[in-house]
Amino acid sequence: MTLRNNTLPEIRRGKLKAILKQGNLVRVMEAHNGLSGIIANNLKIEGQSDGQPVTREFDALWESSLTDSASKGYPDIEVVSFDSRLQTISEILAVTSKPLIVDGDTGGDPNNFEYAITRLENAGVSAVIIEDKVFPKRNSLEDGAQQTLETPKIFANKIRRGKQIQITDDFMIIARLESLIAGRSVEDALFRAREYLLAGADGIMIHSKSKEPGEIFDFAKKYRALLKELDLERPLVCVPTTYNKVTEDELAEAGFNVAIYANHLLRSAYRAMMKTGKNILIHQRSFEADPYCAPVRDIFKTVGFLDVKEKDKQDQTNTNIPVVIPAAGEEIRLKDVLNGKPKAMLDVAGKPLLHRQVALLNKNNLMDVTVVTGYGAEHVRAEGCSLVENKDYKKGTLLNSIFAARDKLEDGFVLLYSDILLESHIIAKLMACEEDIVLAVDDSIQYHKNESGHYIDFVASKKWNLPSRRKISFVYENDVARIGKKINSDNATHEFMGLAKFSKTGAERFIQTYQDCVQNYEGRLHEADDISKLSFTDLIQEMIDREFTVNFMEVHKGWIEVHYPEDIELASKLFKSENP
Ligand code: SPV
Ligand code: MG
Repeated sequence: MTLRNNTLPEIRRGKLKAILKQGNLVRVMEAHNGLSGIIANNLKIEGQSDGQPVTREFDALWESSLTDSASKGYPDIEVVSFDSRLQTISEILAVTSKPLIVDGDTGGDPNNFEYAITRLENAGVSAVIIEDKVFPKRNSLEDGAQQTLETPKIFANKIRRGKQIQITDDFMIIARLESLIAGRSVEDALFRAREYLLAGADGIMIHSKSKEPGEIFDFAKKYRALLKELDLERPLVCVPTTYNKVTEDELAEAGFNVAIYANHLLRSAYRAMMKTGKNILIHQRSFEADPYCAPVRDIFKTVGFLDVKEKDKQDQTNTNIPVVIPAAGEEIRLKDVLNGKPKAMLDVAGKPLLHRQVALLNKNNLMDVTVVTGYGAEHVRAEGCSLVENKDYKKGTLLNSIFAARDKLEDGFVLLYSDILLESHIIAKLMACEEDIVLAVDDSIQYHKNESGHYIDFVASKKWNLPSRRKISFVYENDVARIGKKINSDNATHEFMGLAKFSKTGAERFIQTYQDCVQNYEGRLHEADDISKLSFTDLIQEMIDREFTVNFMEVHKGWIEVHYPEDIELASKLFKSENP
């Protein structure tokens, strides 16, 4: 079900009258279920006519008794109950916004008809067309089928009762003349038209199964004269199924206001279904049937599945995405300052570094935070966070700590190293990225390329990255080519900050690649001497080498990391001035 065409009954109901007022021929397409309803509602062609741009679409929908019954596997003989018809009508109304005209068959007896009117008007249907035959009618198009016409007075009374029961002025009851179908004359039809108009009919439909439009053109001419005589304006409807060479312009010229393409979507679907089925039986596979089948994605698009996918993706990126902070390692360089505590609990201007990180994440609606502890685990306190311990933190790398929080990774996650502090907008910007893996990287690398490189994670962009005064950088265009501490720093364009976001797909591939490496590799891989020492950046490089696109989001300063005592001093200074 697509939500794109959502509307309300009171908004839709009056639309048919409004379109009729515009004076052009109203083009109506049949629908027999939700899918055909969406097609009839949304189909639009654009092109040129006489050098002018034109768009063309259907103005309204026809809920046909023939195609509704046939879709359910029944003949069109009023054997499908009104409730079952109403089910189809509701299906169509739920996914469309254009006016709906319902084929009311004979309308049943006047009491039945009153209930039908009430329910149709209530649902937002714009018009019902009832035919002047005796219940249970037979479809009009089959030669030789029994066609019993109703007595005009009885039928006129049914219309009168219907008009009295409807509540709004928007709803239309249109009388359908079956004289020509039953082999009677144009004069018989005209006589009936007069009766029905006088009973209050909002319009007339003249039906014919002739291959030529002569008889309905004749009727149209005389109908105009009748309207003039009665001093009425009432639209004239036709169903050009058999006389299908006649153009819309010719129908309008002849005085018709509405043309209904009454069964064409079902008939074309039927032919394609038959061809498809036969081809599969002949070839014993479906390849040859493919030309008759729409791509599955077209159907997904039509029924709104792609919209759902997009919204899921947005939800995933914006709320409840878990954050994993690997904080298990021991920081040798800060041994004297830490006194057995992990770096995450280091005091920065009166608050542990980890608490500053959590506050920042929470500010960006990231409430599901998991901290992976190891060294000094007993010292870690973080309100509202889950703690997971990596007891083997001495053996592996930060990657092992990430995987200690394995069940937080699967649906996508944010990775934040435990030793960085950053401005809030960087997180917000990262959350808005839709790519599968996005690494936050700093482009001020030119200032410290030559610093001791043993803990800078260099990143080399696939695109040549010229430092320039002004630029715009789109994440989807920014592909990482190489990442690691040991890549040639001359080629490095950025520095990985220790912040990354993984979509569900990105996380799935990250986990798969890790499992494959651990299970099937031995010895060196990228910068790891041994598979047990595989680092986060090694795994990312491996994914890139396996042709998975890893994007980067460019940041220019706005963050710090803590490795040395002087970093703590700087951090404390910066955060003191933030909170005087
Ligand atoms: C229908 O579409 O069900 C109609 C039109 O009533 S016809 O089948 O031509 O009678
Ligand atoms: Mg019908």
